[in-house]
Amino acid sequence: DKNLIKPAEKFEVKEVRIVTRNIGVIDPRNIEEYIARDGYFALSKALQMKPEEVIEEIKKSGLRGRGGAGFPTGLKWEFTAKAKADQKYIVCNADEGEPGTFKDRLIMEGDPHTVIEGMIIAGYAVGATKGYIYIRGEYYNSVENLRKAIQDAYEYGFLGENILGSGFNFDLTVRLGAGAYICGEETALLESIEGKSGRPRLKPPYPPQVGLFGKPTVINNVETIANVPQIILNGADWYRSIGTPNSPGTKVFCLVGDVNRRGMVELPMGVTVRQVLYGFGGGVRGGRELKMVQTGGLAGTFIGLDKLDTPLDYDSMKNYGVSLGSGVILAIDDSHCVVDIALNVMEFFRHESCGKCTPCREGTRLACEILERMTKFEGTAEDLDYLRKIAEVTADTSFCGLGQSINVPLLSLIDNFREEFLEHVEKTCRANVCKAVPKKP
Ligand code: L3W
Ligand code: SF4
Repeated sequence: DKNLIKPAEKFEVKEVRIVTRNIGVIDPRNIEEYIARDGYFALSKALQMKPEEVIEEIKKSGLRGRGGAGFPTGLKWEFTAKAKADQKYIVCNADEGEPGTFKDRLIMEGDPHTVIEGMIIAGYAVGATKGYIYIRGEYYNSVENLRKAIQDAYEYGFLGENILGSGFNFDLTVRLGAGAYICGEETALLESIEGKSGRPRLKPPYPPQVGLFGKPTVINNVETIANVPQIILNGADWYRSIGTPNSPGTKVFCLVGDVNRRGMVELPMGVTVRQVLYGFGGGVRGGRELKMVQTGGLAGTFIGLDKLDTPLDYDSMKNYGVSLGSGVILAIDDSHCVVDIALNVMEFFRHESCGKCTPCREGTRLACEILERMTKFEGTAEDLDYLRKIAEVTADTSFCGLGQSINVPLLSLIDNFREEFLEHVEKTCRANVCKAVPKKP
Protein backbone atom coordinates (compact mmCIF):
# COMPACT_ATOMS: atom_id res chain seq x y z
CA ASP A 1 0.00 0.00 0.00
CA LYS A 2 1.75 3.13 -1.25
CA ASN A 3 -0.01 5.34 1.33
CA LEU A 4 1.80 3.53 4.08
CA ILE A 5 5.21 4.45 2.74
CA LYS A 6 6.57 7.65 4.14
CA PRO A 7 10.28 7.47 3.42
CA ALA A 8 12.26 10.09 5.28
CA GLU A 9 14.07 11.91 2.51
CA LYS A 10 17.54 11.48 3.91
CA PHE A 11 17.14 7.71 3.96
CA GLU A 12 15.87 7.52 0.41
CA VAL A 13 17.57 4.84 -1.62
CA LYS A 14 17.93 4.46 -5.34
CA GLU A 15 17.41 1.06 -6.89
CA VAL A 16 20.07 -0.14 -9.31
CA ARG A 17 18.63 -2.98 -11.31
CA ILE A 18 21.18 -5.38 -12.77
CA VAL A 19 19.95 -8.78 -11.67
CA THR A 20 16.32 -7.69 -11.51
CA ARG A 21 16.38 -5.51 -14.66
CA ASN A 22 13.87 -7.63 -16.56
CA ILE A 23 11.60 -8.65 -13.69
CA GLY A 24 8.14 -7.25 -14.22
CA VAL A 25 9.30 -5.77 -17.52
CA ILE A 26 9.29 -8.81 -19.80
CA ASP A 27 7.10 -11.87 -20.10
CA PRO A 28 9.43 -14.51 -18.62
CA ARG A 29 7.85 -17.19 -20.81
CA ASN A 30 8.66 -15.35 -24.02
CA ILE A 31 12.29 -15.75 -25.13
CA GLU A 32 11.91 -13.04 -27.78
CA GLU A 33 11.14 -10.44 -25.12
CA TYR A 34 14.35 -11.46 -23.37
CA ILE A 35 16.32 -11.21 -26.61
CA ALA A 36 14.80 -7.78 -27.28
CA ARG A 37 16.37 -6.60 -24.00
CA ASP A 38 19.87 -7.70 -25.15
CA GLY A 39 19.26 -11.27 -24.00
CA TYR A 40 21.89 -13.81 -25.15
CA PHE A 41 24.05 -10.94 -26.50
CA ALA A 42 26.48 -11.55 -23.64
CA LEU A 43 26.65 -15.23 -24.61
CA SER A 44 27.41 -14.30 -28.20
CA LYS A 45 30.11 -11.87 -26.98
CA ALA A 46 31.61 -14.44 -24.58
CA LEU A 47 31.80 -17.09 -27.30
CA GLN A 48 33.95 -14.70 -29.36
CA MET A 49 36.34 -14.29 -26.43
CA LYS A 50 38.84 -16.88 -25.22
CA PRO A 51 37.60 -18.80 -22.13
CA GLU A 52 40.51 -17.31 -20.11
CA GLU A 53 39.39 -13.81 -21.12
CA VAL A 54 35.88 -14.49 -19.83
CA ILE A 55 37.30 -15.66 -16.49
CA GLU A 56 39.60 -12.62 -16.37
CA GLU A 57 36.64 -10.28 -16.89
CA ILE A 58 34.69 -11.93 -14.05
CA LYS A 59 37.76 -11.80 -11.82
CA LYS A 60 38.30 -8.12 -12.64
CA SER A 61 34.66 -7.33 -11.92
CA GLY A 62 35.14 -8.46 -8.30
CA LEU A 63 31.87 -10.44 -8.37
CA ARG A 64 31.49 -12.45 -5.15
CA GLY A 65 29.13 -15.30 -4.23
CA ARG A 66 25.67 -13.94 -3.43
CA GLY A 67 24.53 -17.04 -1.49
CA GLY A 68 26.11 -15.56 1.63
CA ALA A 69 29.77 -16.45 1.90
CA GLY A 70 31.04 -13.99 -0.73
CA PHE A 71 33.77 -16.17 -2.25
CA PRO A 72 35.25 -14.55 -5.42
CA THR A 73 33.38 -16.01 -8.40
CA GLY A 74 36.22 -15.55 -10.92
CA LEU A 75 38.59 -17.47 -8.65
CA LYS A 76 36.13 -20.35 -8.34
CA TRP A 77 35.84 -20.46 -12.14
CA GLU A 78 39.61 -20.33 -12.54
CA PHE A 79 40.16 -23.26 -10.13
CA THR A 80 37.62 -25.30 -12.09
CA ALA A 81 39.08 -24.32 -15.46
CA LYS A 82 42.56 -25.36 -14.36
CA ALA A 83 41.48 -28.73 -12.94
CA LYS A 84 42.21 -31.56 -15.36
CA ALA A 85 39.25 -33.86 -16.10
CA ASP A 86 37.29 -35.41 -18.96
CA GLN A 87 34.04 -33.86 -17.64
CA LYS A 88 33.20 -30.71 -15.68
CA TYR A 89 29.92 -29.33 -14.40
CA ILE A 90 28.17 -26.05 -13.64
CA VAL A 91 25.64 -26.24 -10.82
CA CYS A 92 23.26 -23.47 -9.92
CA ASN A 93 22.29 -23.50 -6.25
CA ALA A 94 18.60 -22.62 -6.44
CA ASP A 95 17.66 -24.47 -3.26
CA GLU A 96 16.75 -21.21 -1.60
CA GLY A 97 15.83 -22.18 1.95
CA GLU A 98 16.97 -19.37 4.20
CA PRO A 99 13.88 -18.18 6.12
CA GLY A 100 12.91 -14.76 4.82
CA THR A 101 14.80 -15.14 1.53
CA PHE A 102 12.83 -15.23 -1.69
CA LYS A 103 15.09 -13.34 -4.10
CA ASP A 104 16.24 -16.40 -6.08
CA ARG A 105 12.64 -17.47 -6.58
CA LEU A 106 11.66 -14.07 -7.97
CA ILE A 107 14.73 -13.97 -10.24
CA MET A 108 13.98 -17.43 -11.66
CA GLU A 109 10.27 -16.73 -12.01
CA GLY A 110 10.69 -13.29 -13.52
CA ASP A 111 13.78 -13.72 -15.69
CA PRO A 112 14.77 -17.38 -16.12
CA HIS A 113 16.84 -16.76 -19.26
CA THR A 114 19.31 -14.57 -17.35
CA VAL A 115 20.17 -17.57 -15.15
CA ILE A 116 20.40 -19.89 -18.16
CA GLU A 117 22.60 -17.44 -20.10
CA GLY A 118 24.91 -16.97 -17.08
CA MET A 119 25.30 -20.74 -16.71
CA ILE A 120 26.16 -21.27 -20.39
CA ILE A 121 28.81 -18.52 -20.16
CA ALA A 122 30.22 -20.17 -17.02
CA GLY A 123 30.29 -23.52 -18.83
CA TYR A 124 32.19 -22.03 -21.77
CA ALA A 125 34.66 -20.27 -19.44
CA VAL A 126 35.62 -23.37 -17.44
CA GLY A 127 35.16 -26.06 -20.11
CA ALA A 128 32.00 -27.66 -18.70
CA THR A 129 29.43 -29.12 -21.07
CA LYS A 130 26.72 -29.99 -18.58
CA GLY A 131 24.79 -27.91 -16.10
CA TYR A 132 22.26 -28.60 -13.35
CA ILE A 133 19.87 -26.20 -11.70
CA TYR A 134 19.07 -27.65 -8.26
CA ILE A 135 15.87 -25.97 -7.23
CA ARG A 136 13.54 -26.14 -4.26
CA GLY A 137 10.69 -28.46 -5.19
CA GLU A 138 8.08 -26.06 -3.80
CA TYR A 139 9.08 -23.36 -6.28
CA TYR A 140 6.45 -24.48 -8.81
CA ASN A 141 6.38 -21.27 -10.89
CA SER A 142 10.17 -21.03 -11.03
CA VAL A 143 10.40 -24.66 -12.15
CA GLU A 144 7.77 -24.15 -14.84
CA ASN A 145 9.31 -20.95 -16.15
CA LEU A 146 12.81 -22.41 -16.13
CA ARG A 147 11.71 -25.55 -17.97
CA LYS A 148 9.92 -23.49 -20.62
CA ALA A 149 12.94 -21.19 -20.94
CA ILE A 150 15.35 -24.15 -21.29
CA GLN A 151 13.16 -25.68 -23.99
CA ASP A 152 13.07 -22.37 -25.90
CA ALA A 153 16.82 -21.86 -25.48
CA TYR A 154 17.39 -25.28 -27.12
CA GLU A 155 15.05 -24.32 -29.98
CA TYR A 156 16.88 -21.04 -30.57
CA GLY A 157 20.31 -22.72 -30.54
CA PHE A 158 21.52 -21.21 -27.23
CA LEU A 159 21.69 -24.67 -25.64
CA GLY A 160 22.70 -28.04 -27.10
CA GLU A 161 25.37 -28.70 -29.71
CA ASN A 162 27.49 -26.11 -31.52
CA ILE A 163 25.94 -23.12 -29.74
CA LEU A 164 25.67 -20.13 -32.12
CA GLY A 165 28.06 -21.95 -34.49
CA SER A 166 30.92 -21.75 -31.95
CA GLY A 167 31.59 -25.47 -31.65
CA PHE A 168 30.76 -25.27 -27.91
CA ASN A 169 28.16 -27.71 -26.52
CA PHE A 170 26.19 -27.25 -23.31
CA ASP A 171 23.22 -29.13 -21.86
CA LEU A 172 21.09 -28.02 -18.94
CA THR A 173 18.84 -30.01 -16.60
CA VAL A 174 16.57 -28.97 -13.72
CA ARG A 175 16.68 -31.11 -10.56
CA LEU A 176 14.15 -30.70 -7.76
CA GLY A 177 15.01 -30.70 -4.06
CA ALA A 178 12.56 -32.09 -1.53
CA GLY A 179 12.55 -29.41 1.16
CA ALA A 180 15.61 -30.10 3.31
CA TYR A 181 17.40 -26.87 4.29
CA ILE A 182 20.73 -28.70 4.46
CA CYS A 183 20.58 -29.43 0.71
CA GLY A 184 21.37 -25.73 0.18
CA GLU A 185 24.83 -26.51 1.59
CA GLU A 186 26.82 -27.03 -1.57
CA THR A 187 28.22 -30.50 -0.94
CA ALA A 188 24.93 -31.87 0.45
CA LEU A 189 23.36 -30.49 -2.72
CA LEU A 190 25.86 -32.42 -4.86
CA GLU A 191 25.08 -35.62 -2.92
CA SER A 192 21.40 -35.02 -3.54
CA ILE A 193 21.88 -34.58 -7.32
CA GLU A 194 23.84 -37.84 -7.28
CA GLY A 195 20.76 -39.53 -5.81
CA LYS A 196 22.11 -39.94 -2.29
CA SER A 197 20.75 -38.56 0.94
CA GLY A 198 21.61 -34.85 1.33
CA ARG A 199 24.45 -34.88 3.83
CA PRO A 200 27.47 -32.54 3.65
CA ARG A 201 30.88 -33.79 2.53
CA LEU A 202 34.18 -32.93 4.12
CA LYS A 203 35.87 -29.83 2.61
CA PRO A 204 38.56 -29.62 1.25
CA PRO A 205 38.61 -30.90 -1.43
CA TYR A 206 36.33 -28.11 -2.67
CA PRO A 207 33.94 -28.66 -5.58
CA PRO A 208 36.25 -26.97 -8.15
CA GLN A 209 38.59 -29.95 -7.57
CA VAL A 210 36.19 -32.75 -6.60
CA GLY A 211 32.56 -31.89 -7.21
CA LEU A 212 29.58 -33.52 -8.86
CA PHE A 213 30.19 -37.23 -9.61
CA GLY A 214 33.76 -36.58 -8.44
CA LYS A 215 34.44 -34.09 -11.28
CA PRO A 216 35.49 -30.41 -11.12
CA THR A 217 32.37 -28.32 -10.55
CA VAL A 218 31.42 -24.67 -10.25
CA ILE A 219 28.55 -24.11 -7.80
CA ASN A 220 27.11 -20.62 -7.81
CA ASN A 221 24.01 -19.13 -6.28
CA VAL A 222 21.20 -17.93 -8.62
CA GLU A 223 21.88 -14.24 -7.97
CA THR A 224 25.62 -14.66 -8.61
CA ILE A 225 24.96 -16.29 -11.97
CA ALA A 226 22.35 -13.69 -12.89
CA ASN A 227 25.03 -10.98 -12.63
CA VAL A 228 27.26 -12.65 -15.23
CA PRO A 229 25.55 -11.62 -18.53
CA GLN A 230 25.51 -7.93 -17.61
CA ILE A 231 29.17 -8.01 -16.54
CA ILE A 232 30.19 -9.57 -19.85
CA LEU A 233 28.06 -7.10 -21.81
CA ASN A 234 29.06 -3.92 -19.99
CA GLY A 235 32.52 -4.83 -18.73
CA ALA A 236 34.22 -5.21 -15.36
CA ASP A 237 34.94 -1.47 -15.00
CA TRP A 238 31.26 -0.62 -15.28
CA TYR A 239 30.45 -3.24 -12.64
CA ARG A 240 33.15 -1.95 -10.32
CA SER A 241 31.69 1.55 -10.55
CA ILE A 242 28.71 0.26 -8.49
CA GLY A 243 28.94 -0.80 -4.84
CA THR A 244 32.12 -0.74 -2.74
CA PRO A 245 35.75 -1.54 -3.69
CA ASN A 246 35.71 -4.91 -1.87
CA SER A 247 32.12 -5.76 -2.73
CA PRO A 248 31.35 -4.38 -6.18
CA GLY A 249 27.89 -4.44 -7.73
CA THR A 250 24.49 -4.69 -6.16
CA LYS A 251 22.78 -6.92 -3.62
CA VAL A 252 19.22 -8.10 -3.82
CA PHE A 253 17.75 -7.60 -0.35
CA CYS A 254 14.63 -9.22 1.07
CA LEU A 255 13.06 -6.98 3.67
CA VAL A 256 10.68 -8.81 6.01
CA GLY A 257 9.06 -8.43 9.41
CA ASP A 258 7.48 -5.42 11.09
CA VAL A 259 7.88 -2.76 8.40
CA ASN A 260 5.32 -0.91 6.33
CA ARG A 261 6.56 -2.29 3.07
CA ARG A 262 8.03 -5.76 2.76
CA GLY A 263 9.61 -7.10 -0.39
CA MET A 264 12.63 -7.47 -2.60
CA VAL A 265 14.84 -4.58 -3.67
CA GLU A 266 18.15 -4.42 -5.53
CA LEU A 267 20.51 -1.79 -4.10
CA PRO A 268 24.20 -1.00 -4.43
CA MET A 269 26.46 -2.85 -2.00
CA GLY A 270 27.34 -0.64 0.96
CA VAL A 271 23.80 0.65 1.54
CA THR A 272 23.06 0.88 5.27
CA VAL A 273 20.56 -1.19 7.26
CA ARG A 274 18.70 2.05 8.07
CA GLN A 275 18.43 3.01 4.40
CA VAL A 276 16.82 -0.31 3.55
CA LEU A 277 14.47 -0.18 6.57
CA TYR A 278 13.30 3.39 6.12
CA GLY A 279 14.13 4.33 2.52
CA PHE A 280 12.60 1.18 1.06
CA GLY A 281 10.58 -0.23 3.94
CA GLY A 282 8.94 3.00 5.06
CA GLY A 283 9.77 2.38 8.71
CA VAL A 284 8.15 0.32 11.43
CA ARG A 285 4.56 -0.82 11.03
CA GLY A 286 1.69 0.40 13.17
CA GLY A 287 3.62 3.14 14.96
CA ARG A 288 5.47 0.65 17.17
CA GLU A 289 9.09 0.91 18.28
CA LEU A 290 11.82 -0.93 16.44
CA LYS A 291 13.46 -3.36 18.86
CA MET A 292 16.11 -5.10 16.78
CA VAL A 293 17.00 -6.22 13.29
CA GLN A 294 18.38 -9.53 12.13
CA THR A 295 20.54 -9.33 9.04
CA GLY A 296 21.84 -12.09 6.82
CA GLY A 297 19.31 -14.84 7.43
CA LEU A 298 18.44 -16.96 10.45
CA ALA A 299 22.12 -17.70 11.02
CA GLY A 300 22.87 -13.97 10.89
CA THR A 301 23.43 -11.41 13.63
CA PHE A 302 20.74 -9.71 15.68
CA ILE A 303 21.64 -6.07 16.03
CA GLY A 304 20.34 -3.31 18.26
CA LEU A 305 19.44 0.20 17.16
CA ASP A 306 23.04 1.40 17.59
CA LYS A 307 24.13 -0.58 14.51
CA LEU A 308 21.51 0.63 12.01
CA ASP A 309 24.02 2.76 10.12
CA THR A 310 26.22 -0.22 9.30
CA PRO A 311 26.97 -0.47 5.58
CA LEU A 312 25.97 -3.83 4.16
CA ASP A 313 28.70 -5.53 2.15
CA TYR A 314 31.08 -8.47 2.57
CA ASP A 315 33.21 -6.49 5.04
CA SER A 316 30.37 -5.62 7.40
CA MET A 317 30.79 -8.82 9.44
CA LYS A 318 34.52 -8.26 9.80
CA ASN A 319 34.29 -4.51 10.55
CA TYR A 320 31.01 -4.19 12.44
CA GLY A 321 29.94 -7.74 13.40
CA VAL A 322 26.88 -7.46 11.14
CA SER A 323 26.15 -10.25 8.62
CA LEU A 324 25.23 -9.62 5.01
CA GLY A 325 24.50 -13.30 4.30
CA SER A 326 21.95 -13.92 1.60
CA GLY A 327 20.54 -10.39 2.05
CA VAL A 328 17.59 -10.85 4.41
CA ILE A 329 16.73 -7.96 6.68
CA LEU A 330 14.25 -8.89 9.36
CA ALA A 331 12.75 -5.98 11.31
CA ILE A 332 11.46 -6.85 14.78
CA ASP A 333 9.31 -4.45 16.81
CA ASP A 334 8.82 -4.23 20.57
CA SER A 335 5.88 -6.64 20.64
CA HIS A 336 8.36 -9.55 20.42
CA CYS A 337 10.26 -11.23 23.23
CA VAL A 338 13.96 -11.88 22.83
CA VAL A 339 13.87 -15.32 24.52
CA ASP A 340 10.96 -16.41 22.36
CA ILE A 341 12.87 -15.27 19.25
CA ALA A 342 15.95 -17.22 20.34
CA LEU A 343 13.80 -20.32 20.87
CA ASN A 344 12.24 -19.89 17.44
CA VAL A 345 15.64 -19.67 15.76
CA MET A 346 17.01 -22.69 17.61
CA GLU A 347 13.91 -24.76 16.87
CA PHE A 348 14.51 -24.13 13.18
CA PHE A 349 18.11 -25.35 13.38
CA ARG A 350 17.16 -28.33 15.54
CA HIS A 351 14.60 -29.32 12.93
CA GLU A 352 16.95 -28.79 9.98
CA SER A 353 20.07 -30.36 11.53
CA CYS A 354 20.75 -33.41 9.35
CA GLY A 355 21.88 -35.38 12.42
CA LYS A 356 25.19 -36.49 10.94
CA CYS A 357 27.32 -35.04 13.74
CA THR A 358 26.72 -35.01 17.49
CA PRO A 359 27.54 -31.37 18.39
CA CYS A 360 24.97 -29.92 16.01
CA ARG A 361 22.31 -32.57 16.59
CA GLU A 362 22.61 -32.43 20.39
CA GLY A 363 23.68 -28.78 20.73
CA THR A 364 20.57 -27.47 19.00
CA ARG A 365 18.38 -29.80 21.05
CA LEU A 366 19.95 -28.70 24.35
CA ALA A 367 19.71 -25.02 23.42
CA CYS A 368 15.98 -25.48 22.71
CA GLU A 369 15.46 -27.21 26.06
CA ILE A 370 17.07 -24.35 27.98
CA LEU A 371 15.28 -21.63 26.03
CA GLU A 372 11.96 -23.37 26.42
CA ARG A 373 12.54 -23.47 30.19
CA MET A 374 13.26 -19.75 30.13
CA THR A 375 10.05 -18.95 28.27
CA LYS A 376 8.20 -20.75 31.09
CA PHE A 377 10.09 -18.66 33.69
CA GLU A 378 11.90 -21.78 34.90
CA GLY A 379 15.39 -20.73 33.83
CA THR A 380 18.33 -19.57 35.94
CA ALA A 381 21.12 -17.03 35.40
CA GLU A 382 23.54 -19.98 35.02
CA ASP A 383 21.46 -21.18 32.08
CA LEU A 384 22.69 -18.17 30.12
CA ASP A 385 26.32 -19.21 30.61
CA TYR A 386 25.39 -22.77 29.68
CA LEU A 387 23.70 -21.51 26.49
CA ARG A 388 26.83 -19.56 25.60
CA LYS A 389 28.99 -22.66 26.12
CA ILE A 390 26.68 -24.79 23.96
CA ALA A 391 26.78 -22.18 21.20
CA GLU A 392 30.57 -21.98 21.29
CA VAL A 393 31.21 -25.73 21.41
CA THR A 394 28.66 -26.43 18.66
CA ALA A 395 30.23 -23.78 16.44
CA ASP A 396 33.75 -25.06 17.07
CA THR A 397 33.11 -28.76 16.58
CA SER A 398 30.28 -29.15 14.04
CA PHE A 399 30.94 -30.70 10.68
CA CYS A 400 29.36 -28.12 8.36
CA GLY A 401 28.25 -24.50 8.16
CA LEU A 402 24.85 -25.16 9.71
CA GLY A 403 26.16 -26.19 13.13
CA GLN A 404 29.18 -23.91 12.81
CA SER A 405 27.03 -20.80 12.59
CA ILE A 406 24.39 -21.24 15.31
CA ASN A 407 26.57 -19.24 17.70
CA VAL A 408 26.08 -16.09 15.59
CA PRO A 409 22.35 -15.54 16.23
CA LEU A 410 22.44 -16.98 19.74
CA LEU A 411 25.42 -15.01 21.04
CA SER A 412 24.31 -11.77 19.36
CA LEU A 413 20.96 -12.11 21.14
CA ILE A 414 22.53 -12.91 24.51
CA ASP A 415 25.13 -10.13 24.23
CA ASN A 416 22.81 -7.40 22.97
CA PHE A 417 19.77 -8.26 25.08
CA ARG A 418 21.22 -9.93 28.20
CA GLU A 419 19.08 -7.84 30.52
CA GLU A 420 15.89 -9.10 28.92
CA PHE A 421 17.04 -12.71 29.26
CA LEU A 422 17.73 -12.09 32.95
CA GLU A 423 14.28 -10.55 33.43
CA HIS A 424 12.90 -14.00 32.57
CA VAL A 425 14.86 -15.44 35.50
CA GLU A 426 12.92 -12.89 37.60
CA LYS A 427 9.74 -14.21 35.95
CA THR A 428 8.89 -11.18 33.84
CA CYS A 429 8.55 -10.80 30.10
CA ARG A 430 8.43 -7.16 29.01
CA ALA A 431 6.73 -8.09 25.72
CA ASN A 432 4.13 -10.19 27.54
CA VAL A 433 4.78 -13.16 25.31
CA CYS A 434 6.13 -15.67 27.87
CA LYS A 435 4.04 -17.12 30.65
CA ALA A 436 4.60 -19.39 33.60
CA VAL A 437 3.13 -22.84 33.03
CA PRO A 438 1.28 -24.19 36.11
CA LYS A 439 2.87 -27.36 37.45
CA LYS A 440 0.77 -30.49 37.30
CA PRO A 441 -0.36 -31.57 40.78
C1 L3W B 1 37.78 -23.42 -3.78
C2 L3W B 1 38.87 -22.88 -1.79
N1 L3W B 1 36.58 -23.00 -3.35
C3 L3W B 1 35.91 -21.69 -0.20
C4 L3W B 1 34.11 -21.93 -1.92
C5 L3W B 1 33.21 -22.99 -1.36
C6 L3W B 1 31.86 -22.29 -1.46
C7 L3W B 1 32.21 -20.85 -1.20
C8 L3W B 1 31.95 -20.40 0.20
O1 L3W B 1 27.89 -20.89 2.50
C9 L3W B 1 26.86 -19.17 3.62
C10 L3W B 1 26.93 -18.42 4.92
C11 L3W B 1 25.55 -17.79 5.08
N2 L3W B 1 38.90 -23.37 -3.04
C12 L3W B 1 37.65 -22.44 -1.28
C13 L3W B 1 36.52 -22.52 -2.12
N3 L3W B 1 35.48 -22.04 -1.42
N4 L3W B 1 37.24 -21.91 -0.09
O2 L3W B 1 33.57 -20.70 -1.47
O3 L3W B 1 32.29 -21.38 1.09
P1 L3W B 1 31.92 -21.41 2.61
O4 L3W B 1 32.22 -22.80 3.07
O5 L3W B 1 32.57 -20.29 3.28
O6 L3W B 1 30.36 -21.13 2.71
P2 L3W B 1 29.05 -21.96 2.21
O7 L3W B 1 28.87 -23.14 3.09
O8 L3W B 1 29.04 -22.22 0.75
C14 L3W B 1 27.54 -20.50 3.75
C15 L3W B 1 24.74 -18.39 4.03
O9 L3W B 1 25.50 -19.36 3.36
N5 L3W B 1 23.48 -18.92 4.57
C16 L3W B 1 22.43 -19.20 3.82
C17 L3W B 1 22.30 -18.88 2.60
C18 L3W B 1 21.04 -19.11 1.97
C19 L3W B 1 20.83 -18.80 0.70
C20 L3W B 1 19.52 -18.93 0.08
O10 L3W B 1 18.56 -19.40 0.68
N6 L3W B 1 19.44 -18.51 -1.17
O11 L3W B 1 21.78 -18.35 -0.04
C21 L3W B 1 23.17 -19.17 5.87
O12 L3W B 1 23.91 -19.22 6.80
O13 L3W B 1 25.56 -16.43 4.90
O14 L3W B 1 27.90 -17.41 4.82
O15 L3W B 1 31.31 -22.41 -2.71
O16 L3W B 1 33.31 -24.15 -2.08
N7 L3W B 1 40.01 -22.84 -1.07
FE1 SF4 C 1 24.46 -32.21 9.73
FE2 SF4 C 1 24.52 -30.23 11.55
FE3 SF4 C 1 26.58 -31.83 11.34
FE4 SF4 C 1 26.03 -30.07 9.37
S1 SF4 C 1 26.68 -29.58 11.42
S2 SF4 C 1 26.63 -32.22 9.13
S3 SF4 C 1 23.77 -30.10 9.47
S4 SF4 C 1 24.49 -32.44 11.94
